Amino acid sequence: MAKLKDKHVVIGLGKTGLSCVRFLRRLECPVAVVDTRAEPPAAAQLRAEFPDVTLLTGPLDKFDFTGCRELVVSPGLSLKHPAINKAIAAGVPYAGDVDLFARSVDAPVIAVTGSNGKSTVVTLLGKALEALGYNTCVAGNIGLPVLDALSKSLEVEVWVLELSSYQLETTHSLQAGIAVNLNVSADHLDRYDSLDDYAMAKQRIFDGCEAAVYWIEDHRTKPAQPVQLLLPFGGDENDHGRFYVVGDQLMDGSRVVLNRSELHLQGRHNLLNICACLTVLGQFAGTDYRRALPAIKAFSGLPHRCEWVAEIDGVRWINDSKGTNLGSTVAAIEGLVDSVAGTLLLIAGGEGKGADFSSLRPVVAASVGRVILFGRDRALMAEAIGDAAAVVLVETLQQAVAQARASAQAGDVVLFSPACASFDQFENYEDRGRQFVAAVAG
Ligand code: UMA
Ligand code: ADP
Repeated sequence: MAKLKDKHVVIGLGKTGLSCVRFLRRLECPVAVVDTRAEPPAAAQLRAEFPDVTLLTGPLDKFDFTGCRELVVSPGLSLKHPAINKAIAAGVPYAGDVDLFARSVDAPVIAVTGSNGKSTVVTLLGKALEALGYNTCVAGNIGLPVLDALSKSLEVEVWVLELSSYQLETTHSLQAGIAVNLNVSADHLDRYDSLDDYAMAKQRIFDGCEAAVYWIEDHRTKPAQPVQLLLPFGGDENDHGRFYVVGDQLMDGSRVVLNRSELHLQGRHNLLNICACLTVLGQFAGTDYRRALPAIKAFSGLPHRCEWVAEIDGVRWINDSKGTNLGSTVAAIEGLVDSVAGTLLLIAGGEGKGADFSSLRPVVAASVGRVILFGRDRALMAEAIGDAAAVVLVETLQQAVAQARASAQAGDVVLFSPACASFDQFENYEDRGRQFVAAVAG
């Protein structure tokens, strides 16, 4: 293990791993890289940029990390892996890319986590802060590794980071100016022991923050540790944060700020996402936040999130391929159902990530007329739904679309919101969404 001794060892060579190597090499640190895969995604790029950096591949158990200077662990790998765990127990320091970023950044950081809505909220915040005149960079789990963003963006006045629970596990020194936890619902239970364990990882976003923004309706989002300033959002007329929703109106205290009809974003969940954004903006920019309202009204959402695809023979087709867990699919169903004249058909399925699908049953019973399930965990989902609606099982997404086409009538809506990860049959959720759109067009 001489090749790893006294080095900063980057574990995982995807986007994040490569960004960590670049960062550490700029600081002239001794670096080695380990990945479980024979040909990791960024291997060719590593060889081209850093031919002298050692890359070792194979199961982690075959490596001894106890003599390393620091482990820099990619989000896709759990700290609970025995080889990593052993080194940490032996006192080897560990971090992730967000921690390396936090140690170097000067400008204020707004950090956002949550089971659902992160990408929507960070994108909205980016647009709103730009509208207020701040040079803003949005990075993190949304797809741009924070360290790559740091090396490119010299004039940034405010950072907006989307952080997953995976990234937060390895983050110790963030101390965000404003930290946001949008919601916590079951996800990634193949990696965490329980929902509480997963929620604890999300809580790390509040460590050392100045202001904590959380959803008043979800106790798991509230900081468990003392925080200087607590800023809840949402709630009802009796118990609410500064920004909350009453009927179709979004309120700032007793004042109406926005009406649902002024927005392009659809669904109650998006009103809550806007409440979270306004809470951040109100804290960051004071009363000036109102100047950002036109940018918020104009935002029509990101692709693959409850995205309108087509209307064919009176049937509306919606792509919510980013609905990768039960909470997001439930929000999509509940957000859409009021606008459905006929029947709501749901296409779902894929890799269930160890989720308990039993809470899908009441939502399907209340709002969905027909369910078409495909992918690896379709039988598990069918069992959970039971006789709450007519259920059809098929193998592929293309067959599911054909089934929906055959049974849908004018006035119906076909919602593709899988409630599952895509990796059993697709490259990622974007590939899955594109294949859905292509199948509908076909
Ligand atoms: N992997 C191995 N062996 C290894 C290392 C990784 O098999 O040695 C696997 C992982 O289990 C995972 C995949 O490779 O399935 C990618 O892992 P990675 O850590 O190399 O990922 P990156 O390419 O660096 O991308 C990561 C985030 N991916 C994950 O957390 C799995 C990206 O979020 C993020 O955009 C990117 O960093 C930049 O910050 C994606 C994601 O799916 C979109 N995130 C999860 C989610 O949103 O639910 C958390
Ligand atoms: P994330 O980045 O956390 O995955 P996105 O903004 O990409 O979140 O949205 C993913 C899906 O989650 C959307 O398609 C929508 O169905 C659902 N969603 C968005 N915001 C919320 C929310 N506040 N609560 C519940 N579900 C939501």
